[in-house]
Amino acid sequence: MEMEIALQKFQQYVDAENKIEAKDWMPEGYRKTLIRQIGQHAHSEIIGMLPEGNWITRAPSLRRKAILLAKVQDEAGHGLYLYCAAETLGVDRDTMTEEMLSGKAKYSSIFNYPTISWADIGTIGWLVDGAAIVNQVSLQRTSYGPYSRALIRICKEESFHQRQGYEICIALSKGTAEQKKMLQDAFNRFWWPSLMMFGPSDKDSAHSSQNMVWKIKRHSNDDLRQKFVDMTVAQAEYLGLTIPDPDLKWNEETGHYDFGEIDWTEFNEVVKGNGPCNKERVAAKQKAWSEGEWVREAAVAYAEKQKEKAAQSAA
Ligand code: BYC
Repeated sequence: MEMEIALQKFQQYVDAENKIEAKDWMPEGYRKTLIRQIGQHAHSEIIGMLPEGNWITRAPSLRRKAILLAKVQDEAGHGLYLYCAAETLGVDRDTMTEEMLSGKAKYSSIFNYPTISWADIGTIGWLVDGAAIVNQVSLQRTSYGPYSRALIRICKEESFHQRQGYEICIALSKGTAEQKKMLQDAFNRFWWPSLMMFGPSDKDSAHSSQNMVWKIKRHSNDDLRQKFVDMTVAQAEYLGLTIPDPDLKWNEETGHYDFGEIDWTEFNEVVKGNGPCNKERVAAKQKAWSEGEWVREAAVAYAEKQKEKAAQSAA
C-alpha cells in the first residue's frame, strides 16, 4: 500500500513536469532503465570516437584536421557528462565500462560501420550527429534532472558537429566528379544505418511504453525517425544526392515522407554484435582499458598519498 502511494506521488510529480533529482525517491525500475539508457548513451559517445578518430591523421587539410580533432574531443566530453549523470543513480563508472567491454551493455549500432573515405566523415557529421540531435533535443526534456542538464550542454556542441559534417558534404558536392561519387557512396552506406539509430519500430520497442509514462522518453522511436527523414530529404536534395530508397515519397495527406522498410535483420545482427566492425571496436576499447591500467593505479595511489598527507597535517 505504502509503495502504491509512493508510486502514485512519483507519477504525479513527473506528470507536473518536475525533474527528478538524484536524492529523490524513485521506483527501482526507473533507476534501472535510466542507468541502462544513460550508460548506453555514454558508451556510444566513447565508441563513436573510433570511426572518426580513424581519419584525424588523414584529414585533407590542417583546418579540417583541427576541426575533426575538436569534434572527437567533444565526444569524449559528452561521454564524461553522461557517465557522471549515470553515477548519480548509484552505479560506478568502472562497472559501466566493464559491462561495455564484456558486451553486456550496448552502444549505438551506427558505430559498427567502417569509415572508408573522407566523405564518410562529412556524412557522419551530417547524418549521425543530425540523428543524434533529433533524439537528444527531445531528451533534453527527460524527467531525470542530471540527464536533462547533460543533454542541454551536449546538444549545443552537437549542432556544431552537424554543421561541420554538412559543410564537408557541401564542399564535396561542389567538387570533381570523383568527389561527388565518393559523397553519394558514403550517403548510400550511411542512410539506412542512420535511420536504425532511432531503435526498433514502436511496436517492437521493449522500453518505450513505460519510459514514455515516466517521461524519460518524450517521443517514440518512430516519431523521431520520421522527423529526421522529413528534415533530411531537402538537405540531401540540396547536395544533389539520390536517396537510396525507391519507396521514399512525399505524402500530401500526412504531410510527411513515406519511406521503405528498414532491414531489421541487419539491425538485430549489428545490435547482437555481428555488425561489420563490432569486434574491432570492442577490441580497441579493451586494449585501451588494459593499457591504461597503470594510469588508473597511479592516480589512485597519488590520491591516497594526498589524503594521508592531508590527515597528517591536520593531526
Ligand atoms: N543501437 O526498447 P528500445 C551519439 C536497444 S548518438 C544499439 O526501443 P529504448 C554520437 C536498446 O538499448 C547515439 N542498440 O530501447 C553521435 C534495447 O536493448 P536493452 C547514442 C539499440 O532505450 C555522433 C533494445 O534495443 N544516442 O552518441 O527505449 C558522434 C530495445 O530498444 C539501438 C543515445 O543513446 C541502437 N540504435 O530506445 C558520436 C540516445 N536502438 O537495453 C556519438 C539515448 C535500440 O534492453 N538513447 N537499441 O538490452 C535513447 O534515446 C534510447 O535508448 C534509444 C532506444 C532510442 C536508442
